[in-house]
Amino acid sequence: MITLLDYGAGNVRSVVNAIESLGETVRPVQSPEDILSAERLIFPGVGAFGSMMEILHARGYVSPLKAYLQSGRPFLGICLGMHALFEESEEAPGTLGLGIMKGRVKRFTIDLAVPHIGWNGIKARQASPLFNGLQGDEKFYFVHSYHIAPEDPGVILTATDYGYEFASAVQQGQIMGTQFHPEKSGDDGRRILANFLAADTPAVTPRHIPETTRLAKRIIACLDVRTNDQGDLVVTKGDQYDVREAGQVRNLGLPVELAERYYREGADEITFLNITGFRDFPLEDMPMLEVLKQTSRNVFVPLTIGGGIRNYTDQNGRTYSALEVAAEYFRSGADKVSIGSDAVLIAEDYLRTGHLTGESAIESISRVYGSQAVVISVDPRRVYVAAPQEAPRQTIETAYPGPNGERYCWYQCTIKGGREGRELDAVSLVKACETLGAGEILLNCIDRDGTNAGFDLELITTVKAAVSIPVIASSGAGCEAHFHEVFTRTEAESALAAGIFHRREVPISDVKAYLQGRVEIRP
Ligand code: 1PR
Repeated sequence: MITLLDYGAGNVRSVVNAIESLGETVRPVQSPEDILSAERLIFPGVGAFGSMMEILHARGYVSPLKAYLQSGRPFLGICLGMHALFEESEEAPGTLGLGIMKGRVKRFTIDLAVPHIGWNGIKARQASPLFNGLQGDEKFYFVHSYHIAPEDPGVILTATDYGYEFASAVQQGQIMGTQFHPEKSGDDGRRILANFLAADTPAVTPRHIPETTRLAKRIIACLDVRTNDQGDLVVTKGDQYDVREAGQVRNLGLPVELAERYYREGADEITFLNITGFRDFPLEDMPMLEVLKQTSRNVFVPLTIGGGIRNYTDQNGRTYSALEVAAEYFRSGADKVSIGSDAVLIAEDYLRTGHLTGESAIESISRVYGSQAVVISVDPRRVYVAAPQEAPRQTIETAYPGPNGERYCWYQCTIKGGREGRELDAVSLVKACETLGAGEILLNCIDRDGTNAGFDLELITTVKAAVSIPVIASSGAGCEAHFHEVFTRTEAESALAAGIFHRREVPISDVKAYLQGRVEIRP
């Protein structure tokens, strides 16, 4: 029996699912006594350091946790659950941690994109039971803006490089912690959990200890989901956002089955977009929540869900906040939420008033769940102009002229799945969203969507230069070489595709095989 410390801030479902998939049962902590009586405790911290410590205090968990940690029983802290072991964090100055290990938690000070999101390696610094069955060159899923800086190098279990070397796991007696998420790191991550769960695992040193580790470029499979005319929830795919063919919604398969297939084929992440979410309210769309619940039972890589994340008033006059909608998605198994239409409206307001209200979906969700949990899905469309001064916004000179030979274009933001164009341009949108607290940009391109013509490198380069958060290139992938092109000719951290995977034109494993040796990937 594993005791799980869930303080209600985020997606612990994925940890529960991963443990249950290993044949263990999980007992959630419901009172301070549950901590004191635990035999093996996992603490998957989610959210932000300040709110985590506040909740631990409010529930009377701090003293029992310290007593448990001093008792010599096994403990595994994941991400923020490991940060909690330290004295304090730059994320919440003035808030004390548990102080079981000396040192503090610092924000990354690097030129690379922050948060550090994706699959990176580990360099073992001591023997550990957690390493059983690992070669040492595996990659694990990280998602964080802060990292621990232990005072005693003797507690460091692994180190990882991102801009500089940081401690990515700790071990002191039976107390262990990982910055990466074993529950989201495929079979290798589940092996680490299995090692923690087994009582008598011997400590080993992995055979391979890399000199440096590298963050992999991520390949993401995207499933656009909606109800078809027969009332079934299906994966569909548009051609420049038009998902109907001969009047019918294209049906390319069942969401849960496809997601599981892509996981098995090596997808580094799966994204579900509830493409009619802008007009339907997701909390009334229970099948979508069910899709997430079922998928997260068997898919152990990060899951993002988008569609309909906004404030909403139902027919009975009850008002739901975007934060409540997101919370329901997180509880159902999502690791990140993606905001499309509402992000444009929020950014317009912010740019008009110049004020951060603290109330918008982007601000409220990132405050509670961390910026890494908030993705902005951008649906831009090219607007061509003959000269830069003809455009209301920042233009680029394009190598692909418009229908009348126009050599310039700007990228117009749209909402409601491309149905409504706004005055806002994509560069202004992403900058505003970064300021508001977004952690990642999912950069679609209506002109390229479903065309198999390759990613819009001009758009990606322009947006990437405007923000310091990671960018997912999306729309237009038609062959393996397009992924190589986007990773070598732009700085995008990941690339997303839909049509070629759904139509089985190019399996994810072929994309990975093509990139192997040319671009850093998770094999
Ligand atoms: O506006 O917050 O409710 O979110 C709705 C979400 O649904 C947005 O993220 C929006 O991008 C998405 N969406 C709305 N309508 C459509 C549509 O297709 N009619 N899908 C739609 C957007 C674009 C990509 C696609 C890539 C790759 N899909 O996600 O997967 O373009 O496709 P490809 O590889 O086949 O070229 P809100």
